[in-house]
Amino acid sequence: MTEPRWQWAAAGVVAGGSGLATSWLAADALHVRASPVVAVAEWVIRHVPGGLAESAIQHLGHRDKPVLVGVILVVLAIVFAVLGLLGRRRWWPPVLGFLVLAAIGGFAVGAEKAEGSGAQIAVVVGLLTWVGAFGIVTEPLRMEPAGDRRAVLRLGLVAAAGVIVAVVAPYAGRGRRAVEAAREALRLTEVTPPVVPAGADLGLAQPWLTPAGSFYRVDTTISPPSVDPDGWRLRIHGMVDKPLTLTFADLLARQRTEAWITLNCVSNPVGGDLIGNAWWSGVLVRSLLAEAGVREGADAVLQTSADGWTCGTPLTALTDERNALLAVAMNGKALPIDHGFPVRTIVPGLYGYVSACKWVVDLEVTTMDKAVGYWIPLGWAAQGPVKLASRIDRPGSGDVVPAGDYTLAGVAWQQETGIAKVEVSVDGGPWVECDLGTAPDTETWVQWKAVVSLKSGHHSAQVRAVNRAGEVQTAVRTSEAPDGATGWHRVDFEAS
Ligand SMILES: Nc1nc2c(c(=O)[nH]1)N[C@H]1C(S)=C(S)[C@@H](COP(=O)(O)O)O[C@H]1N2
Ligand SMILES: [Mo]
Repeated sequence: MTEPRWQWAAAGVVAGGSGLATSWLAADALHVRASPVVAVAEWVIRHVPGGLAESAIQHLGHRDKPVLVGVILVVLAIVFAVLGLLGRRRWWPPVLGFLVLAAIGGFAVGAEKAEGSGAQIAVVVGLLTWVGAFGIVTEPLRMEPAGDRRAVLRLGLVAAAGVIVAVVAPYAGRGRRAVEAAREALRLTEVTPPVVPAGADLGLAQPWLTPAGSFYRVDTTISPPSVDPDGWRLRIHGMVDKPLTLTFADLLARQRTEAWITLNCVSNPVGGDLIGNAWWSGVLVRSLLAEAGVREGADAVLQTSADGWTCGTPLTALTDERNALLAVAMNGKALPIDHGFPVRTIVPGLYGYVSACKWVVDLEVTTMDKAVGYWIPLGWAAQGPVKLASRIDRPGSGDVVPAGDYTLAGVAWQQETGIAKVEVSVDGGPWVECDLGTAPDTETWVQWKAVVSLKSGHHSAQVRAVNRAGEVQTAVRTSEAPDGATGWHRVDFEAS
């Protein structure tokens, strides 16, 4: 008799995969945002220590989430295979293993804020599927003599069933697709399409208006919350005279404002691309706060999103003259789900991690010491005003450009303060003043360009900006944590 070892391993993987599929289906059907695997991945993201692994936070916490989920799935597949093999001699090790995995999943979904009992039900559904499916696919293997053919057939059938469940899962419940449909159907009045101000876009490098599709995305969630605008509520409470609860219709009924605002991330490295500029439409936060009546002594607002993310914003940034918005539209269209649909906050002059709450559902007026947002315990500063910065987009590092007259170009920004001047220096030579594009006000980035003469060979260029307060951008290189990188951006290139 051939020892069907691989079949036991395959049985573990097929049963395990089927359990993941049914738990995912159950999570979707029960309107749970974070299925167990997602919850485990998000738990990992939340527990990467700040000071210890800044770059890991930046990568895991900010960008490479599909990689993280992929790693978890690969680890799970290996564990499933081992559990299957262990089932060859005794029935209980795989069952115990599945129980332990379910406990981990149950713990992770329990640690999710804003997630109800549906998430735990999804874990139990997965566990029952694991044990049941493992029993079904290994039954022929346990028989004397081992029924090879029947075993392979059962493996195939259960695997196919698992795949079908996984394919159907996203259609269950009011998941992302349903909300995407609601978003498409939404007709927002008083939202005008973006018209780039004359002279703002110099047409040399990145567009002045960042299209929603190429706008950077930074958040801690793996599966963005699917918030139905009909069910959305915004609570404004805490140190106010009159707490408010607004529906989406209530919000849209308020006086509306539209503005160009550049948003950037505190973890953007020098020369990095975690920055974008868009035309936002919404309601001024200050008018809603005035309606609620902010009490004496308050100096902060703790914002909370539908997925339990938080940030603390200084009250002054929300109540002074700037366009701090509860935005419903980006570049003339309803917010994309990934950028906060149906409503997000945008505060010019502050990094996103202390201000730009996506899927916002709660504004608690409070004091700065109590408004401790998500990133603060992980080593980021409580206050996050945008630092003066500039970037060279043309040429890119490593580019080969024609020798002779060449136009360098890029952007500079310090929202709320504004840019007065940008200078470039080629090969460490004198600073040359650049031409600036126009800007509607101080809330956006500014494009710059400068014509330089290049001999063939290697070159470098550096850029620095001067703000409207007369400060020159510092050359001192600091890291992104705790409150934003500084230093001049430099590119190395060749002319021929
Ligand atoms: N709900 C939620 N809002 C959030 C975040 C998040 O993780 N969750 N990240 C913040 C950070 S760090 C930044 S820089 C901006 C990025 O907004 P974007 O993804 O629309 O570019 O969103 C902010 N709002
Ligand atoms: Mo950020």
